[in-house]
Amino acid sequence: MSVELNIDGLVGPTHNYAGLSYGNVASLNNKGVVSNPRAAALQGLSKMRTLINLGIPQALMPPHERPFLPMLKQLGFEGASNNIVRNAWDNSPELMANLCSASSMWTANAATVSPSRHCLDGRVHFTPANLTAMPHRSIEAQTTRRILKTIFRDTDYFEVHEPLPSNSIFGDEGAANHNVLSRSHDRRGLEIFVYGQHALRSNEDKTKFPGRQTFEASEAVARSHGVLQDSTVFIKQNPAAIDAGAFHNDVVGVANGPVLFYHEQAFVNNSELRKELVRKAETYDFEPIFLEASKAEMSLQDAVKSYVFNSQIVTRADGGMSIILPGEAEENKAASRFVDKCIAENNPIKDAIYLDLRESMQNGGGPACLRLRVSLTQTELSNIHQPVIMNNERLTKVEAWVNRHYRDRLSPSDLADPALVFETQQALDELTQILDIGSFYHFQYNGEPHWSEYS
Ligand code: SUG
Repeated sequence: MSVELNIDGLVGPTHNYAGLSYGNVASLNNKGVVSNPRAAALQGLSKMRTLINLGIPQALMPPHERPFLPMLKQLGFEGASNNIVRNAWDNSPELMANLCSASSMWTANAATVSPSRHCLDGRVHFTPANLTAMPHRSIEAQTTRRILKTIFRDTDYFEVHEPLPSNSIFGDEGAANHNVLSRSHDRRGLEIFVYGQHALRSNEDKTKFPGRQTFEASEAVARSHGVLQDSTVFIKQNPAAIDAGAFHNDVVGVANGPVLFYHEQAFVNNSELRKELVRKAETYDFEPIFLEASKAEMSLQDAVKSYVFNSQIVTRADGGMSIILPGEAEENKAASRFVDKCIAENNPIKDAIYLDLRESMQNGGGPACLRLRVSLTQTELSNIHQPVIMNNERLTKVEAWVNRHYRDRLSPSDLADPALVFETQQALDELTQILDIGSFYHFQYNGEPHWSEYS
């Protein structure tokens, strides 16, 4: 028996709206809005509780340290932390915003994960995403790798690769552009790698917004994971979807088991794609179930505004599926009508759960962005670092921690406040104890290698 573990990123204390992501409509529109880090973290934890109550295994990934002092030091800001923060802010508030983003919360971008049943060496493979397209996100890669090495430490079962080379040929955004389509979570099936552009071809249609994931990166990830040839499918995002604000493919489509829930304009050559998936699925003895919203019933703009496809479809213990959506999808007529239609039809999705994730949504991150899916056998699950696996009791502990340490308002100019650094460090120090991950952050181990780097 295999299970799908969802690893959600915990929102960090510096969650703010800095308008950093070109091509991400919500991020650009909300630039400068006052955020509520406490509410953001509690909304994320409440989603985790919903999953746990549905019987779905749930884990938590700790926030990265922000502001990222090691990089400010590398950039020549010296002295005590409060001086570094003041000088960096005086020098460039924009630079500080890049080094303060709590963007590691969107763990769909943490890594691409291939289940052991798809990999030639029979181990689960992870490639941390280099996130080169956005400077504020590119600084996540190495810390993500260390977190993954801490959680998935046992090399008998897990291989955590280095991120791909950090340049524009290999722009890699992780699992936000990757789906597994199969009869069920324990059966082999297809690994669908979706990319926004071929970096090495000059004759492609140019998009207004960046196609962040490159074909070259997707191909390199599939190759280094040793994904079975018959399982691998590469699909190009529709340029129209990118320009409508689908900076990651998970804004316009998601798969679970044999179900592909998506917008008609998500991919190029939609009908060809369906044929290819049907043909390749035959090898693994299943028929894909296409739940496709036509552009007549829902425009791309409604899809992006509502984030209806940025949902989590989960398989419950009784075999039925639930779909977990942002509240914005319920408010949007075209989106909620489509969800109702899918549930009324005879397909595996039986019910819809709408959640308030407004704080993350205002930066372009819905339910699916906040989680990394890791398909594991029971043996693999029992060999991961257990304290990161959440239950109701542990969640209550983390909620109390959030209530003790997080501010309930943060405006971009508050990033100049040196007190925020100390508050954050104190909070994260306590969190490493709750999660039993040792001295994980730079401010805790003073630049000496963390224990997970020795293994
Ligand atoms: O990379 N937003 C994130 C949202 C990521 C959503 N993830 C998935 N679709 N899987 C991004 O654009 C905005 C930060 C700011 O503007 O302050 C941000 O980074």
